[in-house]
Amino acid sequence: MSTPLLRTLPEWQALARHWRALRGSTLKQLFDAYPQRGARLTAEGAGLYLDYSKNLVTGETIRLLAELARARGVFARRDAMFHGDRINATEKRAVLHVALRAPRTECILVDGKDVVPEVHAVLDRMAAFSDKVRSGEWLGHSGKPMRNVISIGIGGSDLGPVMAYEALKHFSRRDMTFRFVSNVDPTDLAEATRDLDAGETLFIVCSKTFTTLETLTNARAARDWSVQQLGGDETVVARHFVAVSTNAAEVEKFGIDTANMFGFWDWVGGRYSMDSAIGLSTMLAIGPESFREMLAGFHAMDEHFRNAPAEHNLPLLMGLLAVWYNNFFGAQTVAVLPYAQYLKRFPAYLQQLTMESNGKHVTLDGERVDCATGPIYWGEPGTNGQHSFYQLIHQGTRLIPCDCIGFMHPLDPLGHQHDLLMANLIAQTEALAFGKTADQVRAEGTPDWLVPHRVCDGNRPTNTILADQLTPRTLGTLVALYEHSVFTQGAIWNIDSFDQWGVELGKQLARKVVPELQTPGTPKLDHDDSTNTLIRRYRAAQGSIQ
Ligand code: G6Q
Repeated sequence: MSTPLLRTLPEWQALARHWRALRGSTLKQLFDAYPQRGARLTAEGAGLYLDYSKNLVTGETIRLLAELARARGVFARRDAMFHGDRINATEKRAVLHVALRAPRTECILVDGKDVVPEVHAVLDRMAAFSDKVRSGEWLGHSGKPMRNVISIGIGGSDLGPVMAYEALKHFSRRDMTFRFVSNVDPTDLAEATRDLDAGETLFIVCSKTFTTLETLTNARAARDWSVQQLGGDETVVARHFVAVSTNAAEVEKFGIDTANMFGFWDWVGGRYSMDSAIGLSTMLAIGPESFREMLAGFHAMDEHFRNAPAEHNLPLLMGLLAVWYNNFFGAQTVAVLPYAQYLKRFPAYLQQLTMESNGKHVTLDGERVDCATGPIYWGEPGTNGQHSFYQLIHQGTRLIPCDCIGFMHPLDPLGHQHDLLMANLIAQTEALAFGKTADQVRAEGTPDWLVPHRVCDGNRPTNTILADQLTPRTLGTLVALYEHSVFTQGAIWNIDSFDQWGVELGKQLARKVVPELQTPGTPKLDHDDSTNTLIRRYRAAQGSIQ
């Protein structure tokens, strides 16, 4: 029996009625009506504090949203995920990134087999390898220790490692260089290698399938570079290349000994893989112990998501609030604003996590959805964003809910700068919520004609997420917070948050055009006129005969 469409549910209709009654209220009125809401509409878990009081909600909204989650089977679906059921229906796969951070003592069965020992066996191999590289015991072809690590991968095999490296730079080996190559644009690899000694450079080729065009092309080019720089001998590959993949046969075909391969499993989605062996560069940078702390942070949030009651459950609340704005207020985007420069790649990472997961147009039953699904996530660190796009959030015509992320203690204390940073975060949430009225503007002596331009309406909702400090553990909890928020949203919309058929299409498309750019002579082109013209124009620029 197929699941009813969302808008037909009585719980949905109750929310729609509630929204109609609430939509005229301002945040000022909501705070006046319930002065303690700043302390009450908050939740804490796994070391994170969420203040959701500056949202256009009341306690009743949260109760109704939790009812919707119950009616939609979000909790049963969550339990099915943790249980190893094949909830990725279109690919018939379990979704078990939570197993990647399960303690050794746990047992999680996939097809009757406990996967936890395998997870820890890979982690132990990664740790042994990392220790060898970090201590200088692992020597390259010319007998030198590795000082440079270049991780080659794309999408889910790149965004997590880049983000984690940047986020945890404070904890990384400063005497080693870490770089990431993803784009098939030759510039990416050229820039990453141009000033490095190949004799001290280790490549990690990260690809779940080991068939991805960009990654395999870059890996071949990197292999040529190493071989050429180190005397033309193919045996360099054994000392300078390791692979992270689920596809041992393709790794071997590439020429990497499977003894130098770190595996993972089809139940880890690319965008959920930064805590698998795909995170080898992270472990090399911060060391095995800190990597395990990061895993412990992920696990703490997993446990919170699994056990905390709905009204106190951070990822559930954030997911439900995202649904609330997306579907009732018609908000098309969510801004993520980390007040931490180390998190500069966090919004880019979240873009894949959220938009690849919930950018879907049919339900699990293959029916068209009856309401909007995944919002667009975007953002930049504060305070930088305050000097550019915040203008549109404050005074534009769109409603853009924001997640502001801040830390109690800086990693790099410098005078009182951290206070200034946090003062900005707090002040922005206040300004977004309460704005500036015409009376306030006038009281500042503003001439009448200028008043409307300076008025800020307020009512711009924010979540404030606070943690003690940006440690490996905190990063794990933050990522898991968003993973489970995405899960919650997808479960409400009854979509498959774990497939990516649009991305697969993109992987196939270029394969047809590549030979049309390269074949000598005049290839027969059967695309639309625009595509044919672009291909001919490119060929002409290469000096090809038309
Ligand atoms: C992630 C996506 C996608 C994938 C890349 C790389 O969820 O499926 O971003 O990670 O296309 O794929 P490979 O790891 O197989 O090279």
